[in-house]
Amino acid sequence: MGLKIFFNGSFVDKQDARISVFDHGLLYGDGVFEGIRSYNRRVFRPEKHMDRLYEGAEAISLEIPMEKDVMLERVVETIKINQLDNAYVRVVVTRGVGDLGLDPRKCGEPSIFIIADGIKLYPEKLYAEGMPITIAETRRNHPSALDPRVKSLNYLNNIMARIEAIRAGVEEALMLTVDGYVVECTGDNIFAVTGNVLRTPRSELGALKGITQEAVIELAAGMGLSSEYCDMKPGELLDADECFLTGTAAEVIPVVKIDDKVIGSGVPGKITKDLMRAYKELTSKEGLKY
Ligand code: PXG
Repeated sequence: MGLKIFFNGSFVDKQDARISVFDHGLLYGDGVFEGIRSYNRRVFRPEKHMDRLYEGAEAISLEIPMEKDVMLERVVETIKINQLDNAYVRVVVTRGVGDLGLDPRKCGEPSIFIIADGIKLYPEKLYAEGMPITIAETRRNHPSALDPRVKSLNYLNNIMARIEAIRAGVEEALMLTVDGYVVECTGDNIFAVTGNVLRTPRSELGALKGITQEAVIELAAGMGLSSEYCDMKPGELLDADECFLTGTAAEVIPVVKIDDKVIGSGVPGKITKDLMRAYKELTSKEGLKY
């Protein structure tokens, strides 16, 4: 049995889940999305993801024609119908089908689809040994051009930086503001650890408000570590004791090298490893059961 997709109100086979070439999600990247995980038949922090989806939609004046709690029910249904104990869920809401013009008023109903599939993580080796990243030349979108809290369908800014990563032979790229402050990676937030303090760029610089980032800050507090949202130049990151990335897909992953600079001792640090373990434990026991 193939994958079933929730598509504009009903469940259809994967090959029948097709979007119009006039959909503004495709024509202009006009829409919002979420990436959500489930672990051991528990959806991790679903309300946070729903809140971000609906707040992002509101920020781009996109009214989702479905109540938030119904959307969450559809997410769970999509996981269950595909019999997934551990799932990666993509929820997408586009402006809908319009004409060949930017005007969002020409679009009818927003298109809504939900895909639940297996998960693809970074290779295990990168979790065990830490990963190298590069600093991209491509600067992060300015927050006054696009509110960074909007997880929009337009990821070209991130993709351009990811292409730089691929060319540099690494899996992730760190993005800076036009003023040269550390913001985030293309699909993950970033942390520097110095002593017992965690530092992560504040969202106002242009970073997505990460749900994993927030969870890690809570876990760190429980371990007696303090965290601060900060403005940080790459030099401060390069001089940190430890560095790691957080994201729904990546979870917590150590960074041991940034371009030619080795971070700390070049192996995943103690605090990073403690947080990786704590996050695994949290995701396996917390969450909405189905
Ligand atoms: N920053 C950006 C730009 C993201 O896209 C994060 C940070 C981490 O946020 P959460 O809430 O997930 O902790 C993200 C989310 C992928 C993929 O396929 C990654 C994300 C979203 C969708 C797909 O790697 N990262």
